[in-house]
Amino acid sequence: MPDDCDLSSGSSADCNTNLIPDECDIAAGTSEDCNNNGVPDECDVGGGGSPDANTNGVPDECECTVTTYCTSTPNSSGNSAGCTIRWKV
Ligand SMILES: [Ca+2]
Ligand SMILES: [Ca+2]
Ligand SMILES: [Ca+2]
Repeated sequence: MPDDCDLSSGSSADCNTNLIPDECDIAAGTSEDCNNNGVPDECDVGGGGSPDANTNGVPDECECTVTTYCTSTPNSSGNSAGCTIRWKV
């Protein structure tokens, strides 16, 4: 077992508490890492690091299905009270 898969070294995170270092979860395909941040995506979502507005367990930044529709003119920050997020189907 490569050193980087040795949880006992204390150098590996295990955010999904399956006793397997998270980088090994990703390398083995146990966990997806669609946003390539080195954190299993279930932890991105579960830890609040990534939004999951459609609660499908996939960080929304990985999904190309979200579109913001505005019903009023966006303000200088690009958002307005009239914006809602809808999911393409
Ligand atoms: Ca793990
Ligand atoms: Ca990730
Ligand atoms: Ca999602």
